[in-house]
Amino acid sequence: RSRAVTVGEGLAVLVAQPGPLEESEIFERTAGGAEANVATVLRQLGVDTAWLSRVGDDGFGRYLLAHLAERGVDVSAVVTDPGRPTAVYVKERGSGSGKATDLADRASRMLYYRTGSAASALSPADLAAPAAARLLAECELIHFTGITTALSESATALTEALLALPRDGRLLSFDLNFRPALWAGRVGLAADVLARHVRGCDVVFLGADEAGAVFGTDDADELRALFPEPAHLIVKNDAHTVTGFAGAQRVEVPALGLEITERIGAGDAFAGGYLAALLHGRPLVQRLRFGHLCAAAALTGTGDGAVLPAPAILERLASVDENAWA
Ligand code: KDG
Repeated sequence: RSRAVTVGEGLAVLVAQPGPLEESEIFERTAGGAEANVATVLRQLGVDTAWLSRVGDDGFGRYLLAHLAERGVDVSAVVTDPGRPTAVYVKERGSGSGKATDLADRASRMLYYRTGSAASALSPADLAAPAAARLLAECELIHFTGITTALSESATALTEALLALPRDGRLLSFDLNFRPALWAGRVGLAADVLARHVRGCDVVFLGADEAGAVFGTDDADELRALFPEPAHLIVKNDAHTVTGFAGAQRVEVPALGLEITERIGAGDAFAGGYLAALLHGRPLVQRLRFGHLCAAAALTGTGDGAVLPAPAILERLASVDENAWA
């Protein structure tokens, strides 16, 4: 029985060598896709997790299934569609040094090759298929992101159907993950659709910059005032301080000061850390620290996924004295 189910597109990631893409001769293949990334983090933290998706009947699809299965994620309900390809994205890497002064040059760019992909055909029918319906009925937490919502009209219908599922004590978790490129042609809809998803979920993660772009404010307290509905609202600001609101609590926890290798995937690792700690019954401050610790693992590698230290080590780091975190 899986305690958590994540729903969304997986992508084969081709990580270029640092510098202009036209000069990259070698690409490292890794796996990405926000909900797939969260699934592997949850699993490493001891949460039995399943991933619901669609992949193409091709080498990248088989690679994604193997990658997740090797990490212990249940992929038994993933549908293979022979008529559509698995999504791919190329990660073009800046050539900066990773030092704070040089960080802007270090940012990566994502080039998507995913129009018409297998997962863009996700639809409400995928939730009703027997294997998926059983996983969803039995789990304690469902996680998805605004990427899935943006993939296509049928995928929007799927995430709307997630909002409408009987909750039965189950938590619905949503990361805004605003990707303007995916809303092309429907950008006017994004704010309304995404706001409805924020209001309809129990746990919500907002990158402050993304929230600013969609909802017009990047201020944590203003966002809380705008969205009082989610029991958990987590706002991650540009200075990498995270403000967590849960019930009447409001806690700020700064990120660890690290030299960053590459940022993409850090938000997913954060979400996975927070959600695992939530399922393990940890208090808010520790949930936020787990999030930061998992994000740190993603920030120090070039892939989107995070390779975490053993859960017992994370547990100790998350529980250390307040001053060590200040
Ligand atoms: O959060 C990281 C994701 O953005 C990345 O893995 C790819 O899912 C992805 C997307 O659609 O951008």
